[in-house]
Amino acid sequence: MRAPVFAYIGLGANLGDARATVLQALNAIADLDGLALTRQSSLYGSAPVDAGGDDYVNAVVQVHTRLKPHALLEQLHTIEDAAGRRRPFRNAPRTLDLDILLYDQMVLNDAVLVLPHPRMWLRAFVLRPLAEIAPELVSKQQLKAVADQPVWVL
Ligand code: PH2
Ligand code: MG
Ligand code: MG
Repeated sequence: MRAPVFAYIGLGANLGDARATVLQALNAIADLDGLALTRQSSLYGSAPVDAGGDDYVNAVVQVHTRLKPHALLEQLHTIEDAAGRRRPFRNAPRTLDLDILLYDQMVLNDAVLVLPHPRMWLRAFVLRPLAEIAPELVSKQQLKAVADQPVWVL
């Protein structure tokens, strides 16, 4: 049996009842086979970054999982689809976005998955909740670099 590793998942939503959708997604992630939800950040509100539409609800979770990264991504896409996710254009407002931010120490770049998430260090809506649940992973300097992006605890 494959040994479990820690991974971090970012959740985001800004279409429909975003807060309810993120809460449902947290439950759906916790219910996945081959995975335990080990840490969960507060819910955060955030202004859209490189995107339009309403303010977002964001959160980050730590999971301990035996799923390989592509299998985990497939499960996350299934949860996005169940929330009615559509992809009309890049960074379009979305009912639910689930991104793998970090998967163990893995560095990967293929057609469907890039690890670590290539834009995570530029985004306060990722770094603030990540720093809440895994302060050892985010430096003061990294938080300072995104301090101009409005993010608030809901
Ligand atoms: N996701 C994006 C683009 N911009 N902005 C905020 N505040 N929160 C997000 O989750 C987000 C975004 C692309 O995935
Ligand atoms: Mg995203
Ligand atoms: Mg995504």
